[in-house]
Amino acid sequence: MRRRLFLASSLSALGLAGCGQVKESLTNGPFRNVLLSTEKLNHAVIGTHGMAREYKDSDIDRNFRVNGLDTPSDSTYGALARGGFRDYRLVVDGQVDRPQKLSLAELRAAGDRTQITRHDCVEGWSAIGKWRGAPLATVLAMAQPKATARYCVFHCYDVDQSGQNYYESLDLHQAAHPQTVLALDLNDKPLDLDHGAPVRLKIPTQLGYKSAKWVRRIELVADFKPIYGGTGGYWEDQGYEWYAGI
Ligand SMILES: Nc1nc2c(c(=O)[nH]1)N[C@H]1C(S)=C(S)[C@@H](COP(=O)(O)O)O[C@H]1N2
Ligand SMILES: [Mo]
Repeated sequence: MRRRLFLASSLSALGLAGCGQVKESLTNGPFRNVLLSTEKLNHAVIGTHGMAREYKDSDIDRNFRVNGLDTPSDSTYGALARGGFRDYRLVVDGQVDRPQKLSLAELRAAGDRTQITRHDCVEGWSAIGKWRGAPLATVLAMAQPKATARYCVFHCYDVDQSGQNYYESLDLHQAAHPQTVLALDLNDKPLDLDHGAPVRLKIPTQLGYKSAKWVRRIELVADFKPIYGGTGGYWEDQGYEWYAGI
């Protein structure tokens, strides 16, 4: 992680702060190769089985930074938000035996895990927050994934300026990690609009861009190549690594 932060801060020292600007440097130029080779090294050393450190209440950063694309401005999301998300349903579909449409009450009833963990953004900032929600594994199990399902793809409400949707994906092994949660609360309050209300992924074992905000649908697939740019995520389609283990 120190190496990643070092890289991220050298990018910002060059005036490249911000995911959007890092994006330019990743898609063109030599930084892309440097970052990708460093990430490969980190995977080999750290692996996928560890637990992210959990912190104490007194470690929580009360002002958790907001980052990424703008809070969704489309009419569907706006109407849901104005209704206090009473009509929100999380769709879980694709290669499953029992497709689901889950209300927030059903998600709260599905499971309850609270964890105080550190969020690490590739730009070089971190924040400790208390996340509460249902383990992703429990929610996926409700839909009974078929044997052919290998990944879950998170479809989000937000779009960038060119109309690209934010999305992310995990394999089912990463999805089953006990700290991978569909978060409903941050610091003892329902998620606010900017932090991904009403439901976001929180996966503290990987870099911040994996923790998709404003999730509307989880699609189980055998392969993510047919989806958007084919690399498994919005930032991955711009050159970031799909596996972002810390
Ligand atoms: N839907 C969506 N999820 C997203 C993003 C985004 O732009 N859209 N940005 C990612 C990045 S780069 C980070 S660091 C975190 C920021 O989460 P926060 O705003 O709660 O701090 O959300 C991640 N999830
Ligand atoms: Mo980020």
